[in-house]
Amino acid sequence: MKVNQAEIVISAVSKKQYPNDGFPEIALAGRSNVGKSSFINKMIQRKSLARTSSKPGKTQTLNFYKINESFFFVDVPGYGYAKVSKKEREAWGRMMEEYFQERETLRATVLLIDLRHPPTEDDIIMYDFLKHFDIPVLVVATKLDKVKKAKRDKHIKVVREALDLESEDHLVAFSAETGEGKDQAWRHLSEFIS
Ligand SMILES: Nc1nc2c(ncn2[C@@H]2O[C@H](COP(=O)(O)OP(=O)(O)OP(=O)(O)O)[C@@H](O)[C@H]2O)c(=O)[nH]1
Ligand SMILES: [Mg+2]
Repeated sequence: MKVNQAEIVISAVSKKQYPNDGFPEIALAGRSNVGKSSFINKMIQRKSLARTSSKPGKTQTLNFYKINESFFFVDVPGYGYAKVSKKEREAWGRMMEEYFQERETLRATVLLIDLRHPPTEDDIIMYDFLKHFDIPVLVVATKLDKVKKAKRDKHIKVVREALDLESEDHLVAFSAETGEGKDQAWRHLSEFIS
C-alpha cells in the first residue's frame, strides 16, 4: 500500500465525536507500550504522526487517522498499565465497549502482542472480546527486532497457542524499527478495507 496522505482527524472520548464520513476503519488494540502508535507510524511511513512514548499510557483517547482519503486507523488506549486508578480503568472499559460494540464502520482490529513475552491474561481477554463481537482480528507480534533469530519461531508458537488463534486469524511478526512484517501486514489489512 502506498500512503500518500495521512492526518489526524480527531481524538475522541465518546461516540458523538467519531468521524461520520463512513470510511472503513481498522483499530489497534494491545497493552500499553506494546507499540500500537509505532505500528501506525511505520505502516504509513511517518516518523511521529501517532504520538509514541517509552512511558506506558501515552495514548488516552481514540485517535482517528485518515489515510489516503479512504480509510481510518484508530489508535486505541492500551490496557494493562498498572498505574491507573479503578475509575480510569472503568472509563477505559466504557470507551472500549462503546467503540467495539457499536462502531459499524469497524472492519478489523489489529491486536498487538509483545513477541518477547508470552501473551498476558489481558491479551487473552482482549482476543476473546474481539471474537465475541465477531470482529476480524489480525495479530501482530511486535518488537521482532528484540528477539534473537533462533528464538523467533518458538516465541511465535507461544503467542498462537496462548491466544488459541482461530484458523481464519493470521499472525504477522513485525518490527517498527526495521520494518520487517510491514508488507505482510498491509496484504492482510488491504483485504479488510477494499
Ligand atoms: N525495538 C523496538 N521498539 C519498539 C517497537 N515498537 C515500539 N517500540 C518502542 O516501544 C515504546 C512504546 O511504543 P508506542 O508505540 O508508544 O506504544 P503504544 O502501544 O502506542 O503505547 P500506549 O500509547 O501507551 O498504549 C516506544 O519506546 C517505541 O519506540 C519495535 O518494533 N521494536
Ligand atoms: Mg500509543
